[in-house]
Amino acid sequence: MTANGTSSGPAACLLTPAASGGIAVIEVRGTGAAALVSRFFRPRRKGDWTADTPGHLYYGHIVDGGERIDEVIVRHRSSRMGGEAVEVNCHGGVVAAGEIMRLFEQGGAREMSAEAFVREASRDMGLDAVRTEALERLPSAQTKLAARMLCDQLNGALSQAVARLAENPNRSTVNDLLRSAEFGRALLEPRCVALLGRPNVGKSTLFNALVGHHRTIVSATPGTTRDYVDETIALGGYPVELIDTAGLWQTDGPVEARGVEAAREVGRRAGIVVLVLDGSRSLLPDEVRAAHELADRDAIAVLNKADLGSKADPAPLPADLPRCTLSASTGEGLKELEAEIRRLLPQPDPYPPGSPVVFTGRQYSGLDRAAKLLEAGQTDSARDMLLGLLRPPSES
Ligand SMILES: Nc1nc2c(ncn2[C@@H]2O[C@H](COP(=O)(O)OP(=O)(O)OP(=O)(O)O)[C@@H](O)[C@H]2O)c(=O)[nH]1
Ligand SMILES: [Mg+2]
Repeated sequence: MTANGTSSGPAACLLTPAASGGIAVIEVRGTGAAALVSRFFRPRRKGDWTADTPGHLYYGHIVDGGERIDEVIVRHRSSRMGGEAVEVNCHGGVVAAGEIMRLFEQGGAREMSAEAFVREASRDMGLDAVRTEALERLPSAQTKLAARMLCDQLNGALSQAVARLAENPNRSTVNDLLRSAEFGRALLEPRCVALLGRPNVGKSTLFNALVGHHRTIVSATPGTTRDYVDETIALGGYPVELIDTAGLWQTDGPVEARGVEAAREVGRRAGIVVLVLDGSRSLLPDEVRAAHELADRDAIAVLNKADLGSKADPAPLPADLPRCTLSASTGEGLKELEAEIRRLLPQPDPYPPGSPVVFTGRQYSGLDRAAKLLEAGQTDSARDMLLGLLRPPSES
């Protein structure tokens, strides 16, 4: 293996999604990267661009024989560990980038997945295992707070805390770090919130109001939603997977029955259930029963259609089931529902910027193991466990 992880010449990776967009970026890395690209790249400026100072940008074309494939900007650089890398910025979309990738592979480059690329980049940058985990998760962060937390960990917040702890292993600091895991997990794994209720009570209208834009079909015909629809939204910085389901207790036909079964399944799996009721009419026995079945669950009852007047008597609902009266159509009372959901999410908020946060199962179990070793008085083993948490993946 060379410093940039290649044992068999350069590798090419499409760094941007294979989808329509303004530009696409391909990186070719490893020994021989510039030589490979120069077989297909014709810079407008004369001279040997590969011999020039790394970091310079070159405008030109990628050609296949005599045929121009795309207009590109190429950056030749050497990586921090001395490896070679060439970045090719071409037009976005699947065709141009796909053609250039095909040419580079024909020229002898291995195709590298984005995940493998991140691993190599992290090795190149000399990142420890914890910082590598942050780098791997950043592209899929779903809220601003999650991205901010991961950036802090990429910059070393948790790594430094673990390294300091290894110098002076103590239970109180390990426990502080372990406590941060609930926050880290809630930022990276969306809590699932299912909207359940009879047909026509306004589940889809409420879903749309929460999502903030029109997403599902709302109609006065009961049974409009026949499957379920989900969307991830941010509540107080936490990602929440909101699920709109088919109305319960409808028996019209096989499609509806499947929808009802899917809704029940979603209800069983959901972390939080929002039972939507039509507050403009009396509650039905099924609805009251469903509310009682939610004991011991994180759940909220919503009395919807408040704009039509509140005619439902909430007395038969369980007293300890949080409830909100709102109008999904007008948006009145929506903030109170969001606050109720927010109360069921972890509390450390606001997040002090730069704080160490445990955000993977690997980190949690390593720290948990270190805590147990410290409890058993095995300080040296606890120290080894902590240092092991930081060891770069390639050395593990
Ligand atoms: N006045 C009023 N009408 C509402 C409100 N919420 C929903 N509606 C109406 O109630 C009807 C049913 O709304 P949907 O959101 O489709 O109800 P649903 O629970 O998703 O129905 P299914 O998908 O059939 O189970 C539509 O005509 C909505 O416009 C509300 O807060 N006030
Ligand atoms: Mg619906």
